[in-house]
Amino acid sequence: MNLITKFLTFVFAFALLLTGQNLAFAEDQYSDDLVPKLTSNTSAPPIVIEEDNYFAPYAGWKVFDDNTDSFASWYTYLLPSDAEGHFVIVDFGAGNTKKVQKINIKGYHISSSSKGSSVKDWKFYGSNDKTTWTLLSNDTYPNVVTTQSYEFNNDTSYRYYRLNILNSYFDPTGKTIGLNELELFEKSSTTPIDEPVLSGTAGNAKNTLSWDAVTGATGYILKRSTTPGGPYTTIASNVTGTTYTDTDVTNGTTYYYVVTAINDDGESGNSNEVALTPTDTTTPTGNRALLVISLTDGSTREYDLSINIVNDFVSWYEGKQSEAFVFTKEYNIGPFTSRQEYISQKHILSFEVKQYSK
Ligand SMILES: [Ca+2]
Ligand SMILES: [Ca+2]
Repeated sequence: MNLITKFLTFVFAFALLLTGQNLAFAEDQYSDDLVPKLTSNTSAPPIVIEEDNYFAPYAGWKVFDDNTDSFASWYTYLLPSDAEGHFVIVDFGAGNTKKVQKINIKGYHISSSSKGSSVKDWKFYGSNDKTTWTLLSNDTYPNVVTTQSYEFNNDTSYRYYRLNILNSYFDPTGKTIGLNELELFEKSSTTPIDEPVLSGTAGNAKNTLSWDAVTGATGYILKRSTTPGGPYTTIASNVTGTTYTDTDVTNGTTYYYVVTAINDDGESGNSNEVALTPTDTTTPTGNRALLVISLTDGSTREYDLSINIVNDFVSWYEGKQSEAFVFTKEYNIGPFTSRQEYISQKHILSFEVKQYSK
């Protein structure tokens, strides 16, 4: 007898619910430029109410003219009065305050011969009385032509903002300074989004994930790890449905999944984590098999069956069509004309198929 033994092991996937996760907020989003395009030093706020110096026609309001031509710049030529250099002030008007937390700066490159006049070191202040100024940010603008963004923390809304330019690349003493554009931004209010609730099923060479739709979600991001708790790698972004089948898996390896919801403002926190282990459930191909079933009461039952009946049993077990499976015994019938055994699915702990050919 050529005995072929093959084991079938079913590993049941389980979902581990991690509770207590907080809502996550989106990455920072910002308003449009708070200063509208200026065509003059207008009397209506927001206006450039003050600048300490300029060389006509390079007036200070030209840092708000949305024009990045070389001549559409603020250009000063005198030595600054003190270490604070030259400045421009924006006034948003009485009763109109802004919580600026980001500025864009574009330096000055009028020509190759004078581009060294571009802003270098700067300071940015906020005030509500134009007397007491709070330093919000300071940095060094690189000697480039591109717009540079600077983000900073600011918990106070101010009516006045002031940019001081301390020096330029042209002259360390800051004799001449050019600035083309200045843009002010505040953070947009963001809508937090709930994290989804994830569940999943392990299959043969695949894991199937599904989750509840989250109100306001425009899509979902599925992530996985091979260690519990992450770190997770994104395996599918911008999923618009609420299911995903991961076929890039190896049988016997446990994968840990989380999903997040996204909306226009960003991404939710991670869902609960689901652990899934895909398993080879390939049906045996021999013509007979010993089926050994371990029951929850600790006992085992052994059946010598045709492979067709074993297949029926596996299908019944996977499909869960009915509560019990009926084995018709062809041996040890004794005085009876037939003998049948009923196995209830809920009492099966595991089973083993030992396949052989006669
Ligand atoms: Ca502008
Ligand atoms: Ca400009």
